[in-house]
Amino acid sequence: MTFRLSITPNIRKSPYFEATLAEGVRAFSVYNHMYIPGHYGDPEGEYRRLIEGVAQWDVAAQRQVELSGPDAGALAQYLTTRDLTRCAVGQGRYVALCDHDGTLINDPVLLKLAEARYWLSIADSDIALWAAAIARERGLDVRVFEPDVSPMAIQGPKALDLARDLFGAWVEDLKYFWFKETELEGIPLVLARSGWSKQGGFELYLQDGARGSELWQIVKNAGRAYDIGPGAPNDLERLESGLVSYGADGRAQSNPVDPFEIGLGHLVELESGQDFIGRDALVEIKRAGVRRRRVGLFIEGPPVTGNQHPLDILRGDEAVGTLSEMAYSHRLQRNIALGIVSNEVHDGADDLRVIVGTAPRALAITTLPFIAP
Ligand code: THG
Repeated sequence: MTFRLSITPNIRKSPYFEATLAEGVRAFSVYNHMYIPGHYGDPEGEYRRLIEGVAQWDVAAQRQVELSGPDAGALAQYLTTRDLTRCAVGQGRYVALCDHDGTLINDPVLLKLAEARYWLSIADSDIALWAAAIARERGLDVRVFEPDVSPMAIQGPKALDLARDLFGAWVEDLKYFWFKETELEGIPLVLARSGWSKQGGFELYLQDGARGSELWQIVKNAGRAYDIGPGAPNDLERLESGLVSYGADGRAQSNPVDPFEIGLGHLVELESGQDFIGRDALVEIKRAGVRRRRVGLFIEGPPVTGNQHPLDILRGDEAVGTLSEMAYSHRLQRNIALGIVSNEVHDGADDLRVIVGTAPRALAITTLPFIAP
């Protein structure tokens, strides 16, 4: 079966859309109601640049939700399970957002731009609606909106050299997730040391959607020295590195998980003295005992392909977990996957199976990450 996604007007275009077409983008996905490049037809080359060189990604679909006004800090804190007390202006934090039942609803990067101004750089769910409703219902004095901000990522070991060439030596001192407001040839942007890979890199948050093609070209030209090429958030690398993909590994509406089950328990600070949405539920979940856990999985047999996820993890006829994504790792020369399994299943279990296509395959649990950075 082959099919295409329709290009319909309800799906938004990134400011880099034209630039990525010119680069020869071959597939888009949809994320936060926006097209996001999936690949450029050269999976080996795109992966190799990410691991050995530098890749240029249109990640404008990582939309920002801005919280602005006197109660911005109070709202940011109430939305997230982390303690933001010690978050400084200029600092970013990976955070978890839960609903009132303790179900994970997003895992954004939070950026504190000023004492009364934050961005949530969101994963794939409608947090602008959620945050605006919470703010209004609580009578908070804060404006919640999606600003004209569109991240582009440069990822890979040579991203540091490229960022230095573009912005200056100060980028070397930028700590992970920290950022600075700056510009490139008059184009306003925020430069952050971050990105959805474990290969190192930066994100350029463009603050003028009319100048996407211009910014793309500036980065591309400077990147020629490092053999830069277009790429996209790379599912194989994220599996190897064990990064969470909200939407793939869990989604409130179709595959609900709490932060403990998806391996984000360290982002839940129940003893901080802060109140936040889902706190009571998470206290109760922890008291009752978390019943599932996140694992890495090896899948026996020839290289897996195709988009068959999610798959049941089987013990006999019984589903004891869910496999959320799998891929063949060239570096490990094995099929790898991420999943969530019931705690009844032991790490050394040798009776687990998954049906790939029509054939049952043996599964073995392993620790994450598959490959440490
Ligand atoms: N950058 C920006 N926005 C984003 C993402 C991003 N929005 C969507 C999505 N990615 C949000 N989800 C993640 C998931 C993982 C990480 C960042 C954002 C990540 N995790 C590291 C890890 O798990 O090892 C580091 C976590 C930590 O140190 O706390 O980087 O990528 N702008």
